[in-house]
Amino acid sequence: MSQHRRFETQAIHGGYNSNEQMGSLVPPLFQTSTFTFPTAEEGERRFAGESDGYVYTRLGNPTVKVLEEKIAFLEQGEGALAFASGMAAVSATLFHLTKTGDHILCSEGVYGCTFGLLQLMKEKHHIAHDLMPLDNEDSMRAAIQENTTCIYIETPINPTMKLVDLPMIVRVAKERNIPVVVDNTFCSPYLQQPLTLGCDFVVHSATKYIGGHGDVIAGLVVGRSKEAMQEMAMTTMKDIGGVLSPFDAWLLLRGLKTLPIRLDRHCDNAEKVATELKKHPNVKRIYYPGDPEFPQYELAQKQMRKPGGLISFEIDGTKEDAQQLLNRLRLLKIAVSLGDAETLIQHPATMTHAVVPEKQRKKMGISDTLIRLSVGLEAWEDIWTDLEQALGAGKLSPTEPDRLQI
Ligand code: LCS
Repeated sequence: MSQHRRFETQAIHGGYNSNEQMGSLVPPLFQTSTFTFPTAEEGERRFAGESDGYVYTRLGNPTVKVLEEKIAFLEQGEGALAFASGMAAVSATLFHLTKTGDHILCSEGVYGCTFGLLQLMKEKHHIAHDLMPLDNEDSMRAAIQENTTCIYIETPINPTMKLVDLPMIVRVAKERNIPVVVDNTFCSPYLQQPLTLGCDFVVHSATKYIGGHGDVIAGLVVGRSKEAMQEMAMTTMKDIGGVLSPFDAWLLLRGLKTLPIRLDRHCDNAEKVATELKKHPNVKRIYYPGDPEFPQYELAQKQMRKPGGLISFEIDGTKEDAQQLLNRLRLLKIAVSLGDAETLIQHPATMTHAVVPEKQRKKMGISDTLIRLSVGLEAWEDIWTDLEQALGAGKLSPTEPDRLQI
């Protein structure tokens, strides 16, 4: 399909031709582990890469391939690979780009398990890393070492919502030919397309907005270069083997069709909830890229189509107050993950980022009173009514948890 069509159209039609699949409107589900060869010689040719047919689902599957082609199309990359989780996608990419003795330069904040993976790579494989604010060219140049083989960025950063200026990063990285990897989970390709800004790889936890319905764990990697993705397919995908199941690929294909329309609603709801949260006396500060007072508001306007569906906020109180606030909610769900139809709320210091040592967590900007909200698709008035009653009118004070559902 033409790259000139708009994103909303590409999300539905891109990467799939029903005429090649007996007219099936929806991509067929090839729920099979292996593929038969008509002859032994054809089997030999397929293993030698001299024939295009499928071999074994860990090496490739037609349903998974439709998903890979669609996401490559949507991120404007030359190739993509699907994995069994966001972390499988992140680890396959980082292991692809590094070897023992190398160094990874990272944005100051990353998802808790990515932080855990970096620790593992350091301790077991002697691959070093530095977490840096990456907020200006000079400090970035100073942080790049002879052995830096990868720059790894989240933007917005989970859960502080800090942004990283991608064109600036690309400018400096290109001076030394260092590949830039962007975790685009918080935005999806509808809100941000790092490859079009010159980055080299995009990774996703497709568990989030891409799936969108809270029923799949999945990851995706998209590359600017077809060759790099082919190499990854034959190494860190095939041999480490964290591949996506065909059924989960099929669910993601269903989710992708409504990605833009869902995200429009997530973004509209988030904007309304953020406006109310900001006015509330028990909220000390909000972190939301669509807030005109957000320190990187201008960058958000430049780099992202819309500010996204996540809001973090600091309450005026203690860790226990933050937990009690969550306990008082009746409609919103206390859960990690994000990007689902349901509004999800969590306490990063004790949940998603609990594995990060306290000192490092504080440096990343994750206090004990920080709460992260993934604004869902409900009527925003109902989301706000529940949050408002949980925040309370006066000073936050512990009450009996009331988890009755409405
Ligand atoms: N990258 C980011 C930015 C994430 O937020 C997550 C998961 C991952 C990668 C890993 O993806 P997974 O393997 O879970 O598909 N983030 C989560 C979160 O914030 N709450 O629960 C999981």
